[in-house]
Amino acid sequence: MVLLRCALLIVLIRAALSSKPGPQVLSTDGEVWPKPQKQEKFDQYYVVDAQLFEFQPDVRNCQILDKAFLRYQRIIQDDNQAVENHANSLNRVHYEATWIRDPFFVGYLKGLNVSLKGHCELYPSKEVDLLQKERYRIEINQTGAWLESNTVWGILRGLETFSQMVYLAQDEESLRMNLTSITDEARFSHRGLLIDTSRHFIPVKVLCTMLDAMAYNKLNVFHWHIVDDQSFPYVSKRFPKLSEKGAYSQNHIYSVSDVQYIIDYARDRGIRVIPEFDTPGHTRSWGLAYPELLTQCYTGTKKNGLLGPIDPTNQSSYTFLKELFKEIIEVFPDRYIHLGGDEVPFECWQSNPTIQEFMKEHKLVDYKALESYYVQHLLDMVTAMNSTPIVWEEVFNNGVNISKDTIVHVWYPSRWEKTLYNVTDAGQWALLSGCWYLDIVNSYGDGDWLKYYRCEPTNFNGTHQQAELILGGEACMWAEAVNQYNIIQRVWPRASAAAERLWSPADVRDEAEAKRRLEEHTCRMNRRGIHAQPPNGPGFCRH
Ligand code: CP6
Repeated sequence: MVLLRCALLIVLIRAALSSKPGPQVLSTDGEVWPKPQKQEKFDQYYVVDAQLFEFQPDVRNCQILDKAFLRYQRIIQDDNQAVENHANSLNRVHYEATWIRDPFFVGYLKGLNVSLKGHCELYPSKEVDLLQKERYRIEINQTGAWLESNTVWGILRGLETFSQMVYLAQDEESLRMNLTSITDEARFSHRGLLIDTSRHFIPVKVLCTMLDAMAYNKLNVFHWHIVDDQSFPYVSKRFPKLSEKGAYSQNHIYSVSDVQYIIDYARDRGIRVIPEFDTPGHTRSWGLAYPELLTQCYTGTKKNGLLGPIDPTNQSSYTFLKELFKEIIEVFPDRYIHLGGDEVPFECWQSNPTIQEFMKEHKLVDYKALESYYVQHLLDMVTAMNSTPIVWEEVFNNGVNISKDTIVHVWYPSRWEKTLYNVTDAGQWALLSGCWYLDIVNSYGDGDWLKYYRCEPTNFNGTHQQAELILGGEACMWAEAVNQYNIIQRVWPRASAAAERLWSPADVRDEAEAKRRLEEHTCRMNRRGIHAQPPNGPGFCRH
């Protein structure tokens, strides 16, 4: 009976999905994702001849830009391959004759003039992003094509936009680009993607693909949730035992040079790398090398052999952490570091008599207060090293005395509006992840990106001043159910929805239009080697 009903349901759903002929979502031509702040687009177009085309910068020896020109030259050349594959020299001449007669054809585009007004910086930072918002201008008119920005990071965003405006004409015989004028900048300065590399190890190569895709979506922060309960793949110079004992295996580690490679690779794409070393909970893997760091759990009056969170009563824990964080702050150039502080279980602390005694001695009334005692020490330690902490919302909720520049990361899915209100009401900077959990999969027949697209970070009934404290947000890919083989298609293009929400103006919310534009954007990512899943149900990519 149940089986029969299931079968009937499936038949009904299939009928609903296939009742119209050709129900695929149509794709746009040369539209940009995320949508620029201001864009004017005309019917006139250039034909882009990839052989002829070159970037013409007004600065020499800015390595980040020179590398970016090579990447985007390659992207345009690869797009051109579709034309080359289709055309033989005979019908090429035939088609050329048709567009040369077309009144909208303005000529062959020979290059893009690139003008950097400011310095050639080495690393992207929050400060640059805040002051300049990665602002750039693109002008494509009858006399040629221009891109200008005050910062290298703005130029990188502009190159991405420019490359997205190149499209394969419907006749599939030419690459085109319409006359266009764009003034663009980010709405939020912190647009991140969290990748958890502890629950499953994600190889460096896959992380680099992830960083490529982030650049294609103008995301600018890689939040590297590098270690957790399940494994410790980070190779520490000071404490190599951590990964020797704590990694899944010695094939599942990030060596010193791997980490540096990732940081440089991200930097070249205008992406900051913020590592998270989550404590005092989520640290089981730390205990494989250093069990004395963690709390001994008791059953009744006897140790039961289990280990809990970091032992906040043990002075040597703090000495260890000081040396570890000193190293981490030296390795990762970003001024910010994520200290975690989420989901600390209290049962083990509660069971341990030494901890009970310590709490009485220090007048700590409950376990929140004990956790706060620990976090307070950690925050002071890291601040003294000139790094600025980011913490998960529990740290704020538990009343830890945090400095005004500490960023509170709101993650709890069901109450993020309320928490954002409280955090910003207290005058703290905030980041939002609560509505952007990529690990929650729930859809039939499409890629469920609309739920991410509809999340508006300023929708929490706060004042204008409160909204100004929202730095941005991060889509989160916790890796319990993903590994190197499915993480790319799980993240893309679903994270693209959050990327547009964080870049584009708040009033960009035409879902039917976004649907067509994301269809094109996904095909574009596929063309560039990102195995993104289809966003909208039935359809196809023309390439
Ligand atoms: N791991 C760590 C996780 C989560 C968090 N921290 C998490 C909890 C609930 C959901 C998603 C992720 N897997 N270290 C919370 C920030 Cl729904």
